[in-house]
Amino acid sequence: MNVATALNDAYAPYTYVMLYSLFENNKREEICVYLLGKDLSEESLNTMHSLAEQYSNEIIYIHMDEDSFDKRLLQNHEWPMETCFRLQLNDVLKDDIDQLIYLDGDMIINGDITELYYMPFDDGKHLIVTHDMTMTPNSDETHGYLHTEVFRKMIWENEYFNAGMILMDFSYLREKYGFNDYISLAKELDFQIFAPDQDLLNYMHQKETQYVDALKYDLLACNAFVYGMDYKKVKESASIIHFVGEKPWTGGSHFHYDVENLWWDYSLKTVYREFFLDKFVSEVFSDSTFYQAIEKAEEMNRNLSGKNALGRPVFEKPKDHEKEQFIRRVVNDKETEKYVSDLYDENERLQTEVQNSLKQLEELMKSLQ
Ligand SMILES: [Mn+2]
Repeated sequence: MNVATALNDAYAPYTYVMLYSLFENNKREEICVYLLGKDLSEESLNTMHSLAEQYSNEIIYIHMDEDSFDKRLLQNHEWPMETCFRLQLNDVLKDDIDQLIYLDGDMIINGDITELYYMPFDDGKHLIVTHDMTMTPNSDETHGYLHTEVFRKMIWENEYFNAGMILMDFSYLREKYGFNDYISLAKELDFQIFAPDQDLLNYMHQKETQYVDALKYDLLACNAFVYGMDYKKVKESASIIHFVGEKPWTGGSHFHYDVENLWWDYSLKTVYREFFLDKFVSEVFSDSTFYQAIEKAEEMNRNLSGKNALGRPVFEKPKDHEKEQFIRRVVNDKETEKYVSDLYDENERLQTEVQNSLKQLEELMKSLQ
């Protein structure tokens, strides 16, 4: 199995977790991983190599050339350059390989993915992908004007994919497309694109994509929550879970879902265990919203217990052995879950309202013609 992923050195621990979950759940496969990066340290690379060795797999580092990169691709948004490295895959991967799967580093490979990897391509199709269900046709404000113009139709028609998992008919794609083709396309679109690489890939390969079940092969963790899938359900049914947006390893003031436990299940078994625990806990404790919430709860409960979530006076940091337990509590917080669930209900209601108004407007326009 040939796998490619892009990363920078700061992202190495997270990519390591993704690879560990991939190796652990696909032991019958010989896996060759191509790492695309520009600043990977020797230490990170050695850590990756020793992981691969444990499973008799292989890691090949491809050092990307920063200068050949057209920085206009990144002019609109705060995307790291590494995001766009996958557009250069066809140019830098010289090995004679037929099939390649691209995987993001913010994923957990929760099961055997050989069924996906060896899936045949339909006639004329050369990329196997899943629908990006975070994209809604009404999100004009955030996605820029051209994204709205060009991609709304694709999103409406369910023809817009998430670029986190792409199974490629590589021998075909390598012959047909190069980085320059994507750059020409970006110029044609005046660089007015939202997710630089994802938009370009979608636009370029519109006719060549074949869709598979997103709930199984690129389940966006935030969507799992919206669809009412909890940790147990996700663990049973999804092969690839993708933590888009806010990350499970970030302790700051964002909503945590119990599905994030799946990431912790793997990450805590790696060499980065202590690093992840320390970072998460210190981020939670240096986040002022967390202090405010505790203060408020403290005030409300003063007469009852006056203790925080760990059962001791507020502001005292947890001891080492309590960190894991603490994280599980944070991601299982029911109150947050209810709050988010209400937000989604409200959002859904608003979206239906907008769609109904659009329909009415359309009918009105027709009657006026
Ligand atoms: Mn991602």
